[in-house]
Amino acid sequence: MARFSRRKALSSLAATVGAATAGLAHYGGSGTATAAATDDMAGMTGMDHPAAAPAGHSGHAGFARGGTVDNEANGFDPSVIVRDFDYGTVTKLPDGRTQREWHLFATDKSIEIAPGVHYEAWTFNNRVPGPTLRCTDGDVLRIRFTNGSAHPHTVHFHGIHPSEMDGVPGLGEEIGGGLIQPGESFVYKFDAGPFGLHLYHCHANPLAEHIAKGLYGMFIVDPKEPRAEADELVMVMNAFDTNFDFANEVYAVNTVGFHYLNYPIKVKRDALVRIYLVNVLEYDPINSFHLHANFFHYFPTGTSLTPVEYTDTISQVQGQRGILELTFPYPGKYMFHAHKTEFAELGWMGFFEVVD
Ligand SMILES: [Cu+2]
Repeated sequence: MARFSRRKALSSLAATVGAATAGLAHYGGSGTATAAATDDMAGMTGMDHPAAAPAGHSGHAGFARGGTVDNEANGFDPSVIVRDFDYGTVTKLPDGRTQREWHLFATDKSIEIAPGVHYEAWTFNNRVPGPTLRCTDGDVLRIRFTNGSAHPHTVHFHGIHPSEMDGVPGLGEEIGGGLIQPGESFVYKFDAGPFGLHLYHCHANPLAEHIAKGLYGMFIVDPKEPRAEADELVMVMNAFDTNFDFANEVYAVNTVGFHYLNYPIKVKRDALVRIYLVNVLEYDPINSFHLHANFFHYFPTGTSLTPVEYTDTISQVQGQRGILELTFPYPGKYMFHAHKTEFAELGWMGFFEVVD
């Protein structure tokens, strides 16, 4: 029995039902990732599957029928994550420096990534993406990691730090680091730097699987002289391989496909908006961000205060990230999405809603 391939499905369906219907039609209603994995190509035509949208319907089946993701059951809401920054527990050290402490714990948890589509995720702190850790250049950082998952994991931070704090299997094992077994803990200790937008993720093997399952988060190091006051937004571009064929079926910003299409991100007219954008996409070589009817200044990795580009589209490979700054001069709704339109139609699109 042929296994469902998103790419095969899209290419075979494009001529008959249109890519937008092909994408999530299958996932509407009561279908789950487990169910998806057992479907063959015949079940994926989007026309004879019981969960499929009616032929000719141009929207996204699950949403068109009023289906929504149960944020409460998930324990997180992309509309909250988008402005949720975790500054840790702050202590002033005798030498005047600021110490920040966090507790990251890994769990195995089922999450709903599109209406009716449940995914057996591995999480940091019961959410995907994990908490957005935020500090200032030069801070003393202590991150206690407890592995409450059934699998060994690590936390690998991007930034500058000693080898034994790198969260890689085989490095730092002599002090209890390296690969952290279920039930074990380890404290990563290093100083924050350089300033910019970074990320953290599990680095256990097989690496692609450990990242794809959801073990990643954003790590912001603010410059000592803070950036200008702004409405700041967290956007982690991710996706999910729901049938374990090493290709993604659902794409998103902050995990839930189409979330910001249904719940637009409200911003104020003429106010400075700063987007922290990270691509953690596994299995696809590249991701992108495109904004409609506006342009933004782009600061790659956020390590310089001078933008390098004024544009409406940027691309990022996995692990690449950058800061976008812009204002919206007109009220109304403005779409943002991957300009790899295949991803957009599988969940990676949303709206800003500009209000006075
Ligand atoms: Cu892992």
